[in-house]
Formats: sequence, structure tokens, C-alpha cells
Amino acid sequence: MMKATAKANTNIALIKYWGKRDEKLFLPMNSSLSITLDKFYTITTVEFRKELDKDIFWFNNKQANKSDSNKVSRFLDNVRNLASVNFHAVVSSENVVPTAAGFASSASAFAALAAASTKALDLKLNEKELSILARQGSGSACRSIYGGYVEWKKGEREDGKDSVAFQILPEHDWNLSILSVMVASSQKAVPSRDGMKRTVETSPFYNGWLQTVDKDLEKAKEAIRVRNFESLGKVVEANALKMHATMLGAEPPILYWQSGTFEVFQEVQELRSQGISAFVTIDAGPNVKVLCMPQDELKVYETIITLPHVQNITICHPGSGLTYI
Ligand code: 2P0
Repeated sequence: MMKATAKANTNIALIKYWGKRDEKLFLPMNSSLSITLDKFYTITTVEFRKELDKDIFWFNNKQANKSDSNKVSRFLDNVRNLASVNFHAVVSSENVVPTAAGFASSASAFAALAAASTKALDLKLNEKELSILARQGSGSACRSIYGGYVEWKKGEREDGKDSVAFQILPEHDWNLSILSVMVASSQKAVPSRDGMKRTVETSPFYNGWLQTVDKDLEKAKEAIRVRNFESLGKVVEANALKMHATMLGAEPPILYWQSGTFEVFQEVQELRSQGISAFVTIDAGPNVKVLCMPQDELKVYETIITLPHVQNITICHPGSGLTYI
């Protein structure tokens, strides 16, 4: 039977991926670092069938729109090429991720799709090969193959064979709390794909990003190695703010922040002034992730949940890599 089901967790970047050097192969301008989360995920079933004349994509129990269906089909074309087959597939995905509001839904989606589609065709890819394949659906998806703390090396090659993620620390080796704070649930104005392209092409600050991101990455890796939360938090927050600064310099400018974003950011600064070690990171959307130590997570939760714009908070921890169901 040409059918398989896989589950992938999403990930939150500690050092951000922002900008591509090759849009077709999803090759990034810079290396990045993430934590795979335990609470947000995608479960995808892929069944190839000889009688189909096109792919059919079900997303959260509804037939997906044309643009999402096309992305899935283009991705499956790569898989069909690898397997030298031309069957079409029924793909059905269940996404337990707040989609398109700055939570990386495409990361878990393409990681799960890569795993399920290749297993359905009995391709037997290893994790490195899966990471390279998933990357070609969405850059951040290459990190969701693995659990725990994950680095995506940008690579140098034009064919992308060395632009791949790998685990630097398993999920159980250092427990941190990542509070996923929702302040707005609307679809974002500028998709990250367009936002990063515009930033690379027009922002005068993008060079400053490229000049410092490797240093940030090294600091973050060293902090993880010695389990120093304070120094990890510092560089993570600074790196996120720096990414947003590059976007503010784009033409036209891109500002993902909303009132609730500022509110949470300011409260976290207030918590720090009271001696609680907490830091924020913000992706291409208004929502905020707050990082803290597990012993502080309830205090941080109870403080942030009272803020007027905060709709809900999910407390996450480092989660596992791909699983097959
Ligand atoms: C990241 N983001 O490192 C960065 C930080 C958003 C901000 O990866 O065009 O959906 O599909 O490769 O992976 C979101 O971008 O973009 C993202 P594509 P992707 O997590």
C-alpha cells in the first residue's frame, strides 16, 4: 500500500532564518538555530493512487485552497522525481498550530509531508536527506525533522546538498519553557516569504544582520553547551529584535508588531527588573514567545495572562523529532 502517516512538531527559531540566496531551492543567507516544540504539530497522511489524475489536498478536514494545493503538488513533484514515479496523491493534514500569525506552521507541515510522502513510496531517506527535502517545501521545515535544539547550516553549495539541519542537543538534555503568547489570531499582512525577499532586496540594515548573525549563533550555541539560560536569552532576544530592525528598514517597511506585541515585550522587561529571567522572541507576526526557566514558568504565565491583549498562552517545552504513526 502506498500510504503513510507522519507527525512533525513545529519549531521556534532562537537565531532567525531571514533571507534567501536561492528562492527555488530555499537556500538561506544565514545559518539559524531552533528549538522543536512539544505542543504544536502537523499530522499528515499521504496516499499515492494510480487512478488519480491530480493531487488532492485536505487541510484540517477541508479541501485546501489553490495556492496551498499548488505548494503541496510542487513539493510532491520533487518526491515523485526521487522515486521515479508519476502517481498522484491524496494528502490530508491536520495542523495543531495557530496558522499564519507568526507561528511557524509551514515548518511542521512540510516536515510531516516530506516524511509521509517518502515513506508511502518506500524511499527510505535518512534524517539528513529528509531535512534537505523538507527544506525545499519551506526553509524552516528542515529543522523540524529533529527534536530538541537544532542548527540549520546554511551551506555553500549551489545545489543545496550541504544546506541541512542537525540536532545539537536532544530535547531531554535541557528543559526550558517557551510560552507561546497569542495576542492576535488574524492572518498576517505580509507572508514571511515575501517579507524576507523585500528585506534582502531593499533594507540598508540587512548587511548589518549578515555581519553579526554568525556571532549571535556562536554565542547561542555556547550558552546551550554550558546551559547558561541568561546568556542564551540575551542573544536570542537581541537577534529577534535585530531581524525586525532589518524589516523596518525595508521599502516599503514591514512591521509585524501590534499593540499586544509591545505589551508582552514590556511586561517581560518588567519581570526582568524584578529578577525573573525571561526573554522574548518574535517571528514574522504579532505573537510572542517568552523563554524562561521551568521553575519560573507559572509566575511568568500568571503575569502575562493578565495583559489586556493576550488571548491565550500555551506553555511549551522542547519536543521530539519526526514520528511515524
Ligand atoms: C525562522 N521564520 O527562522 C524565521 C524567523 C520567520 C521568522 O522561517 O519561505 O515559512 O517557506 O522558507 O520557513 C518563516 O519562514 O519561509 C521563518 P519559507 P518560512 O523560523
